[in-house]
Amino acid sequence: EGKTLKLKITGMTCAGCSNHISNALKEVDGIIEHKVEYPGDLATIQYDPSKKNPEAIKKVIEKTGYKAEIIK
Ligand code: 9UX
Repeated sequence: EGKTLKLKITGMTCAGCSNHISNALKEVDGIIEHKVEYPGDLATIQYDPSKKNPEAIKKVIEKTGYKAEIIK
């Protein structure tokens, strides 16, 4: 059920920041499950590849104001 995507996040400075990202990811069709870790600076996302690709997911995160780099 879905594929896993991991991104390294840059710019989070408190736990509220991970919530900003999490709230954005919640609204995205095609994201099945997600976890944003602060501290740790890691986002782990389970997604449906027929609905979203990794670049689109990265853009969702960057729209919230943080930098995201696909690591896996
Ligand atoms: Mo914490 Mo993040 O006060 O934008 S929520 S810095």
